[in-house]
Amino acid sequence: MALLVRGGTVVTAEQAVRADVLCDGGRIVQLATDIAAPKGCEVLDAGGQYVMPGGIDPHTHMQLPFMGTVASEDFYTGTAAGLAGGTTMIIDFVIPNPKQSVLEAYRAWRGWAGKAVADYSFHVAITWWDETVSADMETLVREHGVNSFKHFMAYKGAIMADDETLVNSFSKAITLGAIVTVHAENGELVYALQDRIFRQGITGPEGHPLSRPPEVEGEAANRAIRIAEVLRVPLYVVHVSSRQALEAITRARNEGQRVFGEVLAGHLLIDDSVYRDPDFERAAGYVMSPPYRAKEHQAALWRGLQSGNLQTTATDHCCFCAPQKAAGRDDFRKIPNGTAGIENRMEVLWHHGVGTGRLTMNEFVRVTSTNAAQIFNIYPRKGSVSVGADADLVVWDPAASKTISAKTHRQNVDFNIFEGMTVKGCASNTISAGRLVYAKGELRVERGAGRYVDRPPYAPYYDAIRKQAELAKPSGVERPRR
Ligand code: DUC
Ligand code: ZN
Ligand code: ZN
Repeated sequence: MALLVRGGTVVTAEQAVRADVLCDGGRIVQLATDIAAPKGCEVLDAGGQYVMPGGIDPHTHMQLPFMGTVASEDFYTGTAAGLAGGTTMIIDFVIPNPKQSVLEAYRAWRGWAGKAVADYSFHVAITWWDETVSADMETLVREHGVNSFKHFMAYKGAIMADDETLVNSFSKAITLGAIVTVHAENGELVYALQDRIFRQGITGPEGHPLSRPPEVEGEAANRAIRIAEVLRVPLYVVHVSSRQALEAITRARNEGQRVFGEVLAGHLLIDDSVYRDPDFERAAGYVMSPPYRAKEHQAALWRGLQSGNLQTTATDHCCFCAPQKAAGRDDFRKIPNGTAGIENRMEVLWHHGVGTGRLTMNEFVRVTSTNAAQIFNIYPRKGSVSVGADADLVVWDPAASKTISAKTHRQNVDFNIFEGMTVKGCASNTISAGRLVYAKGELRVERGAGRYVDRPPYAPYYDAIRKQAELAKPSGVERPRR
């Protein structure tokens, strides 16, 4: 059935304009003032509200097997919670165990995601290396719509990619036209610091940030950036949490390198004092990596977002309930790393971004959907309100307010990092593939309605990098061809 969103102001990355939006067959088919409702068409009154592209969360971990347990939020509950907050697409991660076939892991994740109620896609992590991994990367790009590969520079002894793996994987990605991404923390340093801090008798959650200081992130971000520079591959740094990592990205961008940075809503708004809470359950609820930082880093991250040196916002949505977190009651190293946020990302960013003047509405759209769609090559199908685009929309009520709480959220976890925060500006209605899936505070989702989104490789990054390298070549000197 067609759906007409009537009377709202359409806000995109470029403009804000009064227009109605007609959706049919899962797509936007007309965008104009005063569209007459076709016969039998459902009409949604968006008067006084903003109509924006549905959010894209480019960093989630639904039902992730991790640190001896499995994340409590699955693809059904997680994508549903996202819809309630205006997020209509996620990019999750396939994370093979070391030595596990990458394709086999990809197929497992595709199976788990079959119950999603919103669209989804996958970055694929490269956690080890041999020729089969190289071949699987090729198959994933050519046959399965994967255009991004993730590398964990931390989690030594588990999923950490060492420099050799980074170099091999980055080099392969270049041949495929894929983008590489990194979790930037020096895994050797984290391992050594964890051991040292634990032996000093610091066993509680307060040991977590001490073992992962900002310098550990800055070093890894800079290393990944320099490796990417030498190899000439575009790089996306996930969850930038520190001034040091941001400075490395900013420096490289100022030098003309294709480096992108993502920031989590949590890192923008929460500081490291949460780990010093004497209540284990509360402090452990915030344990994620990289950890929340001292306040000076939040100010830097907001500036990074405002200046465009950070382009996307995400959540790293990875939920563990109190009984799961309790595995680390006597040893902070065993607390499963992960926090939730998919339901709240857009509203906390609106309130603390648009509401404070740090972001314009257009910038809000850019950092919540458009930039992710462009970087991961699904624009304008996603991240835009335009004829032909997927009808994934959020109707945003700037006057609505709510107080966030684990008692009332839809996320399948017993803790909310934004507990007690009152926000003004919320999703009133969410539309996924042309269907009204969240309205009047209620979800109307259908298990399995989410679609897998193919992301083709994106040659323009590589063309630009190649041309820049040619221009930089000293005249008369032949560079070896790759
Ligand atoms: N960090 C987390 O906190 N959880 C999942 C993986 C990660 O990198
Ligand atoms: Zn990470
Ligand atoms: Zn993550």
